Amino acid sequence: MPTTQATHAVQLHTRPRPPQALPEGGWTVQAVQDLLDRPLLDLVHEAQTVHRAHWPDASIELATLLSVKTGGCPENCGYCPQAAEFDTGVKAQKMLEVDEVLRNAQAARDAGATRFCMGAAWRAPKDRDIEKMAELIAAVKGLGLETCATLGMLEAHQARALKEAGLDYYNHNLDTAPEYYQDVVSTRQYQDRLETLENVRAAGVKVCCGGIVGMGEAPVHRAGLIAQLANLGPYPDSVPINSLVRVPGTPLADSEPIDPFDFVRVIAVARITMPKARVRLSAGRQQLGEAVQALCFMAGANSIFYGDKLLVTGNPDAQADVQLLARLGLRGYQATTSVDDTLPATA
Ligand code: SAM
Ligand code: DTB
Ligand code: SF4
Repeated sequence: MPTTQATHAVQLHTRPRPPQALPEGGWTVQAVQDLLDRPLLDLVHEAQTVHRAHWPDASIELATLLSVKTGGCPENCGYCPQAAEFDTGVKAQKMLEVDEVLRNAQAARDAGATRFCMGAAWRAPKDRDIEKMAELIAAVKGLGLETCATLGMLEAHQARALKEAGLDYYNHNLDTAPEYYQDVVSTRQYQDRLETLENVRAAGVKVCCGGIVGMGEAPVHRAGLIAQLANLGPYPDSVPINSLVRVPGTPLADSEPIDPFDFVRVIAVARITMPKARVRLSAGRQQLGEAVQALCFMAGANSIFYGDKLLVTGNPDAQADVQLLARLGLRGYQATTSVDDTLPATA
């Protein structure tokens, strides 16, 4: 018997729901999971609605990364090519000199970046490391760039010293849900991360905090990560969402890659639950492809890592990114001026 069209009809549209407000008592993991489980296009539509309400200029922030102290890290984060204990081919190096950092920062600014993030493969910096970082931060700030650093665990007095040097943002990721954390790293506790975030906030430095997906986590762990971030009081100023870069030699190198549509869902839910945060489409863009990146922008991502390298792994070519944004009719964000011609001349 021929089947009717109705029996095979796929439900494409569900009833629109009003954009989510912060539920009383914060976001439960279940509420975040319910969002993640929504039909993809409904979810992206809702995220785009929230995004437009909070980010009317629709700009994309261009943030450039530089590893100022590479490799030899004593921690055992299962995703990280810079952990000394994993055989990844990354050699421990000395900290970069001010001149070299300035050259990189100048080049990033000339290419259109507005934020410059310096990373160091430390568990926690020593006070003498903070002194050197203060020099780097002041020099980069002097170029008119927004400054960001990611140096591991910070004590309160160290966060204050970085603030005094001109640090705008400190990146310290929660990475995943508390329940999955010990499967990924065993040399520190989730609570250690939360304490550093408190020290950063108390020093008046803006918080950049996100996580990684595609590490073999269950969907509930993705919901748990987003709920943790959204419930930080207040939620982070910027939220990097990384898709695992699978580096041979790391314990997570053979993780099942995340379905790209599930990655888009995570971006959308970050946007809905943290409407005013800069949501950064971070590591892993090389594997995503341009069409999925476009969906991520639709879902509310409004920042990217910009430049040919992340810390030690690759990133899309800067010129290709400029062209992608231009093809999508998106523009880079000029933090220091209000003019609207914000991409490099080639865009
Ligand atoms: N050592 C400091 C720390 O861990 O806080 C700062 C540098 S660390 C490389 C900064 C962040 O990069 C990590 O928290 C993690 O979220 C991200 N990351 C590291 N390796 C990654 C990978 N292979 N793929 C995606 N993200 C990664
Ligand atoms: C973040 O969330 N992602 C960046 C930055 N913060 C420091 C790091 C990504 C690292 C990707 C692998 C690598 O190149 O080391
Ligand atoms: Fe070290 Fe940071 Fe890499 Fe962990 S993520 S091993 S703390 S550099």
